[in-house]
Amino acid sequence: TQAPVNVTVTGAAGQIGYALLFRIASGQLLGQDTPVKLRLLEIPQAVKAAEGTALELEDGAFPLLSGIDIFDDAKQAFAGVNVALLVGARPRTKGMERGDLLEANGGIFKPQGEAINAGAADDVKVLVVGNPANTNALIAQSHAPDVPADRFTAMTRLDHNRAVAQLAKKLGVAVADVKKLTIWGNHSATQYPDIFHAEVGGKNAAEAVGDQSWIADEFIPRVAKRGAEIIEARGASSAASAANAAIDHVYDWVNGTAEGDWVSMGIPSDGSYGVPEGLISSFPVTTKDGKYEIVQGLDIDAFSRERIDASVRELSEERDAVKQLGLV
Ligand code: NAX
Repeated sequence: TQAPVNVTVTGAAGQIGYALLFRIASGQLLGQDTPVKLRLLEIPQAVKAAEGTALELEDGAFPLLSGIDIFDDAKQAFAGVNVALLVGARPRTKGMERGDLLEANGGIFKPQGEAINAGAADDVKVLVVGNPANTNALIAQSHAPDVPADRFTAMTRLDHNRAVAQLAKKLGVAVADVKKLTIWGNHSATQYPDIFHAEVGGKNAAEAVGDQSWIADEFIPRVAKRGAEIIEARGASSAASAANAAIDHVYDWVNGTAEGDWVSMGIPSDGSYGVPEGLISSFPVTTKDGKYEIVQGLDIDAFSRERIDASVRELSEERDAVKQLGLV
């Protein structure tokens, strides 16, 4: 049988961590043939809570879970890591300016990037979930010069899945019938969920909807503001759905996308679709043999162009801000 894959999860004692770890242990992150070793990273005050979760993981008696180690030191937590899930981050608190938020997260993602650079396995794959996810990924990446830049990704899969579900609901079809939907840009309220290339039962989704005002006035804002809707309803931010999206992101990256479909991932731009090179922006991608490729040749009309540009502009501003802070 295969040697266990080292999976490091930061923020392991948080609410996403609680939903995520059991699914990793059950084999849903990498597949039912792949044993995993969990390496949990927390801040010292939360190590005890992470230990509690580890006790419960033990009680799951998961056949694929071959060990759990808990750390409060990034260098140790990322030693030998194959898959790094960077979930823990500094949330925006009341009265905090954007600069303060970026700086606080720089204090987390810079040392974690350095630790990945120092100790990760050659095949390491990194997914940043903690917000602001795209720019946090950029910070970590810029402190890991020995790791190929394309291994650093940010999560827009929750946005992708939300958009698929809303479109399926609108058209009264199964989610599995929705293909080729794209989230462009930043994981923020400026993101652009694009259904103009999406297909539903083989037909163009935008044509099937037939109502441009639904797309502009209901669908796009609903998806972009879904996080706030969840907080309003649940009294807490999305957790299980975020964990689910992290599982989907990594599973598809490792195991490949289905023929005739694609997914959305925040990845370093190669300049495609006019997105400045190096920005970590969401694109339509296909994956195969552990590598992803941007879907090329899509026609971008004026409606889409304007929205992609607005979100990419925000990413450029975030990059400028962290540059000024000396974080990248
Ligand atoms: P919680 O506050 O429940 O948990 C975060 C955990 O991270 C805490 O246990 C904290 O102790 C830990 N932590 C903080 N700094 C750390 C460090 N330096 N090293 C290791 N651990 C550290 O938040 P949760 O609801 O789990 O959300 C985690 C992050 O995901 C947040 O930044 C959140 O904004 C982000 N999200 C991103 C989403 C996406 O689609 N990209 C969607 C869901 C979620 O909002």
